[in-house]
Amino acid sequence: MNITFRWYGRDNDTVTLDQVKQIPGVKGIVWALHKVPVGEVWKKEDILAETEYIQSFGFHTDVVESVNVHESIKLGDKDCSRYIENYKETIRNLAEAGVKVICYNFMPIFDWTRTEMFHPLEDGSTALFYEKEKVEHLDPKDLLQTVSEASDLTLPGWEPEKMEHISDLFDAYKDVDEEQLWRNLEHFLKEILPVAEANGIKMAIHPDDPPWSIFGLPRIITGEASYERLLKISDSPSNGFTMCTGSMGANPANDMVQVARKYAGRAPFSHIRNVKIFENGDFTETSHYTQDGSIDIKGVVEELSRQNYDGYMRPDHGRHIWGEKCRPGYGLYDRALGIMYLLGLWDAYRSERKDEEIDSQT
Ligand code: DNO
Repeated sequence: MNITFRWYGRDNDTVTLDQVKQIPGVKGIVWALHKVPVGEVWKKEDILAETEYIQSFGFHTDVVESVNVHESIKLGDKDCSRYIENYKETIRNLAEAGVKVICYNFMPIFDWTRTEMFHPLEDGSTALFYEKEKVEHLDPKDLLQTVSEASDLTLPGWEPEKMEHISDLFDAYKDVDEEQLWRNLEHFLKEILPVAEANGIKMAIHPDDPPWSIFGLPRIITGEASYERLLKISDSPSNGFTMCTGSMGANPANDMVQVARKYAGRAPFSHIRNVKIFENGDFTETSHYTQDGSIDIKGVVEELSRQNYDGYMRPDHGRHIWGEKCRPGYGLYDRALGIMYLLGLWDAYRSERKDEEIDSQT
């Protein structure tokens, strides 16, 4: 298990790498060039400026999250080929800088979606919150506004420039149903996977968050059936998943322990976090602690330890605790607590396993 920590860059994060250095067990930083507009090529010199800085703190830079996919590719429109070529160029440039895994998603228009960024929890902290009913009645423009205003820092996937084109984007998606989106994903993968494979990069698709359709837009990476279909598209070792317990697990029909059992071997990267799901379909993010939410985090880590999972793992969104002012979900403190919980579980399960091995040999 290779513990990593997501960080947004020198001038786009409240957390510093000196601070991350003090969290036990962190080997790498999950990074991205957040200033490059979606669809443009990531230039070699910009990549190196970032990786060399991060590496100067002793961290590896093996994982990028995310190289976002331009809407033209998801729509399969006339500019699609140009953006696919750009994506390939970015893959090659990242490989040259030693990157091993690229996380990406294929969600139309919106990335992760919440209705509140700082929802109060009983313990006095705040966390990201999703109110199902509200999303069903909300004008998507208001949601973009809320999310953009929630932080002084750029929130990836919620680029303000999207606001300007939102109506056009909705129009363009009128003709794209789930099947069409799958076809567009298939086309994208068939184009980029050979390049990724030739350059030693694993592509790791992130599940849709939440894993169901919102605002009438199709969403297709929602559960086990999506994973099966993805694997049928290509058996390239570069065709992988980002296993995200909090995203896929927000639908209680997805048993994340079973997902880990069946698919961890295809997930070079995993995001581990908990959510508490309410009967009406709302959910709130919680601490990583199993008992605080609806997802069996303990069971997931047990399963990963059983498989001796050697992928990259990061704690995911945390609560905002101890008065910390930070980008929504990405403070220092609760994610550090999350790491200690994951490491504790991992070590305990690993040593149990060693005992079993010793028992079976005697
Ligand atoms: C939210 C994240 C997502 C994720 C992308 C991956 O905090 O989990 O924004 O990075 O969907 O492409």
